[in-house]
Amino acid sequence: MDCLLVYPEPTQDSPSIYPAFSIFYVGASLERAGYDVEYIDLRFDPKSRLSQALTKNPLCVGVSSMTGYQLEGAIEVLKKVKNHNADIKTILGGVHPSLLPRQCLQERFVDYVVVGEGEETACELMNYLKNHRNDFQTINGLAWKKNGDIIINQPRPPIKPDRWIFPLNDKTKRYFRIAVKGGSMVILSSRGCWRRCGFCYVQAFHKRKWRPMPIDKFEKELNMYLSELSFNTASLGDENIGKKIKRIQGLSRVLRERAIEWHTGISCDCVSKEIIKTMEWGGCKSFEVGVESGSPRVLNDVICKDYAEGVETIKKSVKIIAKSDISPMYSFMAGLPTETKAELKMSMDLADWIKKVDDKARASFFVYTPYPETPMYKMAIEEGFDPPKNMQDWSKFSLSHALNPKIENLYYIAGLTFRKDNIKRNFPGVNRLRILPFEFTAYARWKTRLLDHYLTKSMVKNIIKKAVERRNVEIEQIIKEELSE
Ligand code: B12
Ligand code: SF4
Repeated sequence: MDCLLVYPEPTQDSPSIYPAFSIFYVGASLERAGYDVEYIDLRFDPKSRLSQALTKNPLCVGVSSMTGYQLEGAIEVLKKVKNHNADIKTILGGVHPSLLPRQCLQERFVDYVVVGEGEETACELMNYLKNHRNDFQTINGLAWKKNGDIIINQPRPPIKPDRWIFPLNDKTKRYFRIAVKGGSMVILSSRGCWRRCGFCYVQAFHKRKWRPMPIDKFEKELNMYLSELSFNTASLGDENIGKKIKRIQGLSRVLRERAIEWHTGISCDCVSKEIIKTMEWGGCKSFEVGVESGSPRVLNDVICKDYAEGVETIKKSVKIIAKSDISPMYSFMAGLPTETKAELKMSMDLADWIKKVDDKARASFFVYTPYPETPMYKMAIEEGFDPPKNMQDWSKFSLSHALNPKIENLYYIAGLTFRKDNIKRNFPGVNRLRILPFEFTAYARWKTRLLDHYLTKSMVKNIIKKAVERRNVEIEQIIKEELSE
């Protein structure tokens, strides 16, 4: 075997059955170039499969990771590889190592970091490894070690959509089937985003280059998915689906013709009557709208949303969406650097206003978490955030690593107030009685804006955790069925 690609299991957080595109796209390119590739997704595969694969002593093992709990799983895999056979080369790729390549390479168990999109860099690296070349400085997008020094090569320009190889094949199919059966089929129609939101990795990673897949390629790929898998709902998992009406019309037509109901995300300034009508016609049933804040200062000077009319841009989009049948989920952020109590209250007021204008609206208040190399990261450090210094410490970094821990209360209070969809899903039928008292008290707190001293938070957390675990039994069954075939 030339390359074993591993997707690590996060140690905590979001149990997700999304297809592991991060390794599938890289693997598809390696396979196209003629290399022998195997895939392991440790969210589903037993650890024994990794041990078995290692007995084949692959030339290299590639591991993917984003920042946070997935990194802990990645470290475990990388250490296991080196303990098994120190000659196997380890390659770390994905969002986290792309942002902090130097720090990752300080670990003895990481030989190479692939910075940014991995398809072409991985193929070149594989070629060099196979041919015992060591002039790695010529591989753009690679970070590596030479006599103990860490070398970060020239960046690799973003890869054009015609070079993205379709990721579903005989080896990855079983993982896609898990996603389909669990109702989490995802399709990608673009990469990157042209915006510069201060909390987002996109600027550092994609250099604000948005690359849409031509509609005919999207249509061809969707046909290829549908010829192998049977699904009628999907998410368009793009960072940004675009705002040109022609493109939205193209995506909508392709999905409508195949009777697929879909979910996606949208920016307020991409909303127009024509766009929303087209998406509705195309079968879009719900989307997430990144509102982030109700404070004009935070929106403009901290997050850099670049909305021409600030909060008014948000309000205009809400009014348009309210007239459609699409179910919107308005996503807010709380605890942003320099945000005052009054500014947070503006966000809560805006959420109330949205609910008044559109009764079907849902809202979530996520806790701002400083991710490495994002524009707001420096501001967070100035506010006292002490960033982890190595991979191990980053691996303990939770998705709600609040600058002000009290802010986390709002996540639960708003969740119990505005996310009845989640409550119904997690507490079906009479189970609702378990959470109902907390819904009442959360609502009272929301109304009075009382966020401090949320004494029952740990109980709420526990009840929700147990409900999610109950629901996951179903998912575990799906995984078992698929993997036993
Ligand atoms: C789907 C998704 C999820 C899913 C899970 C995905 C899964 N399969 O398990 C869920 C919803 C659970 C999730 C959770 C979280 N996510 Co998330 N997620 C995404 C999302 C939307 C898509 C990922 C994807 O498939 N991309 C498509 C693939 C092709 O791109 P890619 O992963 O970058 O892979 C390319 C390169 O990175 C590289 N590469 C990747 N791996 C490897 C490995 C090797 C060996 C090589 C050579 C190359 C390589 O090559 C690939 C092809 O070019 C991204 C945003 C995005 N569009 O990327 C955010 C994103 C990755 N998530 C993010 C975050 C922060 C999280 C959370 C911490 C919480 C949160 N705020 O959402 C949790 C933590 C999960 C955990 N417990 O560890 C951040 C990561 C920031 C960071 N510094 O790491 C992103 C970038 C979103 C953002 N805009 O901030 N997430
Ligand atoms: S619109 Fe979304 S993907 Fe684009 S920069 Fe903002 S948060 Fe990131």
